Amino acid sequence: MSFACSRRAAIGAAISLVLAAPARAQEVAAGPLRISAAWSRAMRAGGTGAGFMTIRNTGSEADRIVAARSPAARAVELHTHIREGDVMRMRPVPAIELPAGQEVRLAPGGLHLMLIGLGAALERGGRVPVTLVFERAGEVTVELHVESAGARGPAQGHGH
Ligand SMILES: [Cu+2]
Repeated sequence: MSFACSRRAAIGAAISLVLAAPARAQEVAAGPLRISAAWSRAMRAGGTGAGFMTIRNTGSEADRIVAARSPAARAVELHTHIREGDVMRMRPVPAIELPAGQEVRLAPGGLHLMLIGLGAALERGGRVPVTLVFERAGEVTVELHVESAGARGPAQGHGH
């Protein structure tokens, strides 16, 4: 087998690990909303952390995240990424839309939560509580599972 072939096989294995993770992660309900695979990345104290998750709206009416907060951060902002030429930049948004019957993924390179002014370091393996404020479904607190600083998705093994 050539080097290129074995490399491709390794990448394929890594992708299937990532895809397998959400189904095993804890799910939190807020009205018709189902929140799963909530995770973050390791970050030093005083730095800016990120929050990622999958939110499924099983209801027949649209909802939206209008705010978020965490005891771990001075402020939590709702962000998206926009392309400016060849560069992707983050930009705050007033709300994250959750259309009826659809799944919205907060993920690296797209929509995410920004945890500004971390009071303590986010350590790999730790958990960070974040309260999400929805326009219709009210408030719910989820725990972000802290992965490594360079993680591209939630790890396996968070099942309860
Ligand atoms: Cu951001």
